Amino acid sequence: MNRKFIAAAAQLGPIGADEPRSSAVSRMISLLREAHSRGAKLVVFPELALTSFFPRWFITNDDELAGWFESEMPSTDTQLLFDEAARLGIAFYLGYAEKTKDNHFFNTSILVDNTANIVGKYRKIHLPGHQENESWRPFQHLEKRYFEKGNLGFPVFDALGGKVGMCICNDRRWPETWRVLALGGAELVVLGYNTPLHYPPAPEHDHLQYFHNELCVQAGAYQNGLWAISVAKAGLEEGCELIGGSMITAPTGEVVARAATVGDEVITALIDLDRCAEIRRNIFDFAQHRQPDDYAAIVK
Ligand code: CDV
Repeated sequence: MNRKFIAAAAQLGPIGADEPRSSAVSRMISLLREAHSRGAKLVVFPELALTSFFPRWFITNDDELAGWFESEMPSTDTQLLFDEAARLGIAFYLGYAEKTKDNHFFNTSILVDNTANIVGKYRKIHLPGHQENESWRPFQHLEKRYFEKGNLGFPVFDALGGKVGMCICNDRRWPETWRVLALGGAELVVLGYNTPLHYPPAPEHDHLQYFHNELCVQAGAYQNGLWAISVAKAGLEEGCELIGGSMITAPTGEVVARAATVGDEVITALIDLDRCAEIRRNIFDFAQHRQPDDYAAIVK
């Protein structure tokens, strides 16, 4: 298969608390069509892309909480997205809140091939935030309450003529995420995020939110010689400002496409998976230069 293809980041603007999934899906279908008109073979959507970012609320009613989760994928609403992507011959990454048949709850992403088959699943490992209601905060971040830590590790999948890994939002800040995916062979890492501009525990860093996003993704791509597509849910969502800054980043760490808005927006770039070798055969040739015997402290 061709290892050179056009890929798209499909950034979403805010999704209201009462906005039905059917509306979010129809917005995603519009972005899918725009990406297709630009020749895209892969479209990456954000983390928890079907609903408002519900971990910002302390929810005590179990039925209400369950209402934010998907118990099947595709569901009746998302089937339309799967159908349209297959019709257009596009693969995609989608983040959603997963409720399993045996009642486990994960912050999940899937990789769907260009015939609408789910070929990969990842469950978020680095869950940020806290477990209890903290009333001093202007909004909560209760991922540690609502989700279990992912139990699938950092798998890498054969797709798009190469090896594709996934992670979700906070995972991108951890060098271990990128390195483990790279050691698994990933040539492209796709990820979605919901990152508030205001970080209540350290507001003095609010002005650095875009910088830290770019710093982590560019470093992850460069230090592992892989492509990265990082995609925001952005804008003023239910009183909480989320950063935009969706990007497509080359294995050299260079940003080759970047969103300019905090709304629904498609950006595209030509991905050549063979360009990973520019880094992997040189400065980050793991076989020649990596010194794992001296890294034991990392896993202690
Ligand atoms: N959804 C997230 O994982 N958000 C975190 C915030 C809370 C720091 C992030 O890393 O962007």
